Amino acid sequence: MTHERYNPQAIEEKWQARWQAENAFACSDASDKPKYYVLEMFPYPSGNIHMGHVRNYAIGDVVARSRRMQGYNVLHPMGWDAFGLPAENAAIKHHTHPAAWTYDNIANMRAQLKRLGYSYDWAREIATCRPEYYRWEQTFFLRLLEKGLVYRKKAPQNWCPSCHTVLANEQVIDGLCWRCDSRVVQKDLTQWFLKITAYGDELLENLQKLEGGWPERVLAMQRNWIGKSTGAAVAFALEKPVEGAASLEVFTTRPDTLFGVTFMTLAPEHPLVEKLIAGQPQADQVRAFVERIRNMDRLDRQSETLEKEGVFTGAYALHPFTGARVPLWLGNFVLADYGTGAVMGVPAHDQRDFEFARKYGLPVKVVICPKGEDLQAEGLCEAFTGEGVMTASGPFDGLPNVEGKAAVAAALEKEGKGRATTQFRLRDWNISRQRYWGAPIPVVYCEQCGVVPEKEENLPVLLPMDVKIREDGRSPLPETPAFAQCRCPRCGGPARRETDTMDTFVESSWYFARYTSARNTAAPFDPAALSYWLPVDQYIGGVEHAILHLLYSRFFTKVLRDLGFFPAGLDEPFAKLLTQGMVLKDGGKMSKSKGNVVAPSEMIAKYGADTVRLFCLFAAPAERDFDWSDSGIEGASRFIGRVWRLFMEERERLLPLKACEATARDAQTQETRDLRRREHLTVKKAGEDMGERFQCNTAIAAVMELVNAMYLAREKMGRSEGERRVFSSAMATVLTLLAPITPHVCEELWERLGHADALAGQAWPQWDAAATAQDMVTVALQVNGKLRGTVQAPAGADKAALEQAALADPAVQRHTAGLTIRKVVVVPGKLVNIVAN
Ligand code: ANZ
Ligand code: ZN
Repeated sequence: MTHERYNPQAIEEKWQARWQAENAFACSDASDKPKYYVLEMFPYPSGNIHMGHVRNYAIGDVVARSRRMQGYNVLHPMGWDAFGLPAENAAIKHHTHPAAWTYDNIANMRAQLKRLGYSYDWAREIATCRPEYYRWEQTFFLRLLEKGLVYRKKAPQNWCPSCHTVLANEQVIDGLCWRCDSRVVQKDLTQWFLKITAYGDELLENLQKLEGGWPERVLAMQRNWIGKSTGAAVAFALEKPVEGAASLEVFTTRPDTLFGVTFMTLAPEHPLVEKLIAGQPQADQVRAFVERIRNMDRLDRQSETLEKEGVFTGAYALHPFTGARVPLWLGNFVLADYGTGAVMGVPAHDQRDFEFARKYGLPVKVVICPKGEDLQAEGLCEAFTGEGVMTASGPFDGLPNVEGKAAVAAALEKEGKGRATTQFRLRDWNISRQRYWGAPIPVVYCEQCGVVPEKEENLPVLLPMDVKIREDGRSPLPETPAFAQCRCPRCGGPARRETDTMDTFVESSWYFARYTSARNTAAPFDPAALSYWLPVDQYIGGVEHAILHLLYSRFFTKVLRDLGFFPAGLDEPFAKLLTQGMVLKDGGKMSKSKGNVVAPSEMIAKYGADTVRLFCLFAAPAERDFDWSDSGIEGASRFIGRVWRLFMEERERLLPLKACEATARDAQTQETRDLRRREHLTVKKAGEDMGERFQCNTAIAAVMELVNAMYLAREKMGRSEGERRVFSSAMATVLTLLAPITPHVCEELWERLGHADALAGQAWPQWDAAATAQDMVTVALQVNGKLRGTVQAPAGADKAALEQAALADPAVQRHTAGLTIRKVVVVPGKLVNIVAN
């Protein structure tokens, strides 16, 4: 008998057309059902969906589809992170406009996503390059400006020479540009900053709330990036006060070592340097040093292996407690933008200071000794950084140094020479970009009034489309008079518009909230919809965003809350985070240059979307990398074929049942009872794996076993009503459990099973504990061949289990008391005979 062959192209086209026509996955902002918001990180419209996207969105789609079946009102949106440099670079290369390039790519990628059958509510689609979107970002900018949370500052900035723009600290990875891998240099520029440091403490504290919901690794990376240090600020009076400064402040994490200070080191960029060296004989030598170090790479300066270098300024400070003269040096390892840009040198207890002191012949003074030991400065070959007892520290002698930290800070505070304080590694976020394809920053520079914010009623400040894109990548905005020349919103006089645009990470910091109110033109968010949906219940994306995007989104959530756009109490945007692994090829990243890219479109054309989805979900647990393999995709294809064939061959036997609909009364034979048990066990396992842990791979493996069991069972099963019902129920269960994974083929077979309602709207099946219980049998217990009792045991119990049950039986124990057991004979399912004398 030949059957209709599985034709994924036709089936998938049919169901996708139906979903589109019926708006099948639209959700409303109110419902009796509990809400569930599942979100995948939105793509950059680069041109094509790659296999990493397919996997990321397949995981999200399983969550969305299974949560719907579990009775939730699910929000599952999609959009485009559409501004940014690559669009501009590609447009230059292809002699087109970044807008045209971007919108073409969006159209193409949207079609590709639809071809994969993801269950998005397309009515909420957003693109961040549209004025309807970025106008709200301009609103936020103005409100932040009012609050002092955005400010302008001239400072050395990370400059990517190849991208022609500055980068935020988070966008410099190991000294290289995160986009193009060029070496980043420092450049003095006046830029706009978002005051993320104002939220440093909350960003750190709130990480606790995310424990359990976010991967520990991501939490640790955020913690380190924020980098809070606890210590003290200490003021050292200058021996000769200079103009505007009578003392020099340092930040130290070790106030307990204060009596061990033998010198101080300033960053070469420290603002007091020029004043301290004025008139000193070594002034020129110091200036030369400053010039040389200033031009050094910032990252090299922070490296552990940096050769410590310095120069004496000729000036002195006075120790706050002893009054001793402390020479002031400059050092290449002191960073200008951390702490106060000055360090107290404690060579006996800090390795960098130790190396510095040895190199320049500065004294070493031990002030902490390991308990019960006596350290001598002369004998030290490295700094002692362990715990111990304070010594040579005046009134603090004998105090454990751990307690000394607070004690010294308190004593400093009492004398007005310092205080306990904290420092963050986190820096404010530079959001100015010297490129065209971004959201305009809504301020103008007026000859009369200076820096003037644009009026809110004049928003959006539109990014002009009519510009001449430059070959060299520089922004055309400064040379676009229609944009750059404007009127001052305050005095009406001639003014120049800000021509820098905003970092695209600003757009992606709040997009998750805009999906709740995507079509609202009156406000960025509809408060009711926003409070209903947020926070995102499950966020899914790559671990490469562990710091950047996730930190910025957390910051924006707090800022928008404090501006009143988000409800009070909404502190974190993403309750749970899943970082999916990568799709590799031959153990390496897929890349055009390596020529090992597997194009989703080709795989879909060959196997269909269901197979591609199935393979991506079956190949590995969601968080792990996996290797794309031809045999893997073939295997996935074969499995769908097996389900299809089973259905076609057993067409006559099948009744239009739902998952787990057969009852115990239907299962009268051993075969039907076994199949029904396997069905319920599969529902239990797949539900737990998929529902709680998003472990699709083991859930799929369980369904595969159920399909195998059905192939075996059909040989032994007859066609009684009960047998047909049990078999049909198992088939319905297979389709229901696979529906979130391979939705098209499952809907198709579901319909052919005789159901009028879509499978996507079915309830997730419930397993029944009674159905999963093993059949029990009565086993005879003999001692030396005589029947002494019986025991109930599971039908499949093995010899060891039966022997154990027999020996534990009271009757058997009574009849073997005082005897030695010589042998135990077990006939599984029947009897246990104990030979004893
Ligand atoms: C004296 C001292 C003695 C220190 C000792 C350490 C050990 P974290 O954990 O990174 O906050 N420091 C302070 N500002 C600096 C700057 N701008 N550039 C380079 N180093 C700087 O480290 C804080 C410690 O790093 C501070 O504590 C200071 O050295 C140094 F036994 O002060 B310490
Ligand atoms: Zn770059």
